[in-house]
Amino acid sequence: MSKYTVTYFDIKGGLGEPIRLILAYMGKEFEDVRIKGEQWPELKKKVKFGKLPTLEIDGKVYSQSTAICRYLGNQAGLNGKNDLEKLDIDMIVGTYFDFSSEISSYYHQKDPEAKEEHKKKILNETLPFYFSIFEERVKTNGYMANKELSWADFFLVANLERMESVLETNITEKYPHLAALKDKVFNIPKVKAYLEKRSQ
Ligand SMILES: N[C@@H](CCC(=O)N[C@@H](CS)C(=O)NCC(=O)O)C(=O)O
Repeated sequence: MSKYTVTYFDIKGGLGEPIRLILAYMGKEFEDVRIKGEQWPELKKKVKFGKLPTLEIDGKVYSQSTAICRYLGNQAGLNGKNDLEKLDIDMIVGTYFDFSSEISSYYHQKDPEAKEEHKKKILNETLPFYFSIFEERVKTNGYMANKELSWADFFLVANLERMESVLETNITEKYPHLAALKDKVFNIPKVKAYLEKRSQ
């Protein structure tokens, strides 16, 4: 049996969380290493690609959240049934990254006034643009991609949690189909059991 260690920041949601959720869904035990902000500068020197999350599998460390989720998705039957279904999954996750790159520049903005202006633009334009796409897909298909559960669903709902805390806004109340998807994923019994004991 393989030994897994997920290393990520001690935050709610974010890029490390879909890895934890998928491992829980697969019924895999994993060590859940949560890094506090003050530990990061030292640790960063040792993390080969300089960023978290990482997933260690039997002593070998892997980086890049989407590569890891896709790998686990292949193992778990969560990566589509053919190449076109895989394309659909990658397309929607890539679209999420288009959205999150703007949130990242907002998050790292130092000037308070510029930051406030940027937040307004995000809430009025960027977020509605991308989340209407996500909402429409769930409304039509029941899931993010292909009419069935995939790693894209884990990816989106976990990162949605992070976006809500970064933007200090309740996104799901405006997007009922996304809210329902989040409930559906979070109520899968093994996922629910993980969430009940996850660090707050
Ligand atoms: N493309 C990478 C991005 C990883 C990333 O940006 N991680 C952030 C946290 S969400 C990080 O490690 N930030 C600390 C730093 O860059 O020093 C992935 O998807 O895993």
